[in-house]
Amino acid sequence: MATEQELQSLFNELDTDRDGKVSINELFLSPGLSAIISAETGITSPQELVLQYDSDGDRSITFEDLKRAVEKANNLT
Ligand SMILES: [Ca+2]
Ligand SMILES: [Ca+2]
Repeated sequence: MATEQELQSLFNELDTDRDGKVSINELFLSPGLSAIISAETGITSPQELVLQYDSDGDRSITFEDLKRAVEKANNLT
């Protein structure tokens, strides 16, 4: 379980190039953080997460996309 605030800081840490989006590559660059995302979303692979929740097709997820994934898994507190 995570709060929106915890998710936001996790998202910011994953967004290493600070473009406001988290790409598959950025997820692979931070395996420790990706593991937390997997636990919160129930989706084990970065590709799968981006495939399912990328709302505009640029192969990156926004914070809103991530939030939807965590909400769907009922892990947003
Ligand atoms: Ca980024
Ligand atoms: Ca996107």
